[in-house]
Amino acid sequence: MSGPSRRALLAAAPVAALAGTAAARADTTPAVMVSTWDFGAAANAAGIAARAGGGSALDMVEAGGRVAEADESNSSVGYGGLPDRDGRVTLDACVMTWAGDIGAVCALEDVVHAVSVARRVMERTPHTMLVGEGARTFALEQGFEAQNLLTPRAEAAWRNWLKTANYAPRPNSENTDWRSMPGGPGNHDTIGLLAIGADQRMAGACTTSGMAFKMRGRVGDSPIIGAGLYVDDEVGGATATGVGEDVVRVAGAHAVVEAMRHGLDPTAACRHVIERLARLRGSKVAASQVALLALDKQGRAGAFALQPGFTWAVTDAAGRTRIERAGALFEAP
Ligand code: SD4
Repeated sequence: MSGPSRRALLAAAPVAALAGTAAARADTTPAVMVSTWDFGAAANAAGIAARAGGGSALDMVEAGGRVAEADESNSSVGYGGLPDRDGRVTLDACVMTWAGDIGAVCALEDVVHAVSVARRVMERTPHTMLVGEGARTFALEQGFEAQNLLTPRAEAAWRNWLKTANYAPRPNSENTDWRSMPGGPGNHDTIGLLAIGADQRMAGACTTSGMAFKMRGRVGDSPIIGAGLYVDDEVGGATATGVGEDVVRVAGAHAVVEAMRHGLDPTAACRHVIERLARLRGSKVAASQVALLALDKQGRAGAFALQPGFTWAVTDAAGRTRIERAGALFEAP
């Protein structure tokens, strides 16, 4: 996109001025589940199956997150995730319920279903977050199996990266069709999920292997309640993907929920926070991707990103799923 129009987009845009300006989605069937990226479709299918089986919104988002975690092919969340710069796959995840119950793990190693460990932290400990070796020990004590998460493909990608050791996150590498796009293999993957149960209560989850080739010990936004995920059962929920350092700066997911509380629809609320980030960081986010996704209590869903190319999956109560492409601040005119 050209310089002048980008500058114009960076101009202040108060919440009220944005209200009602978001493009309405053509399909107004209420959504019951949304998740980030095109690989969210398979996750949503698992979530809908959980709902049909009497599962809660928490069961829905956990089931969906587990699908992404077990899927080696998306380079990926969980198993097959690209490692840190020392060659270790470390996972971050969190869950949040309608009742404000939260659980999280950071830098978890050797256990594939980080989202389930996060839920276990919530349900079986007096705490809300466990990190590193403590998270791993807890998971194994809880009966989670230890396994090597570094697949040959991820290891080959890491060895190839070591030739330059240049840490440069690439926007939209999470899309499954990304490998056919110019630029080669990607380096970050996250699934954020939001759901409305049959009882109308909401929950969310976020799980990731984080930014590929990150420093050892680095944690982004995904397991941080308020940054990578936030749910308020009076209003709705939001989740984030992209460069976690930038999401944390604006407490992304919480900021979206608060914008919805003040009357913005999900798309406008996501846009409002993306614009705030752009005002805050200016040229420092000109090449980064941050994408926000929201689902409100009425089943309205929306998303907005810094860069074009963010896709998300939205599913209604009948299990019909569409892949949507979010609008972006730096969209070509
Ligand atoms: C992180 N937000 O660790 C995650 C990465 C991500 O899609 O979203 N990748 O910063």
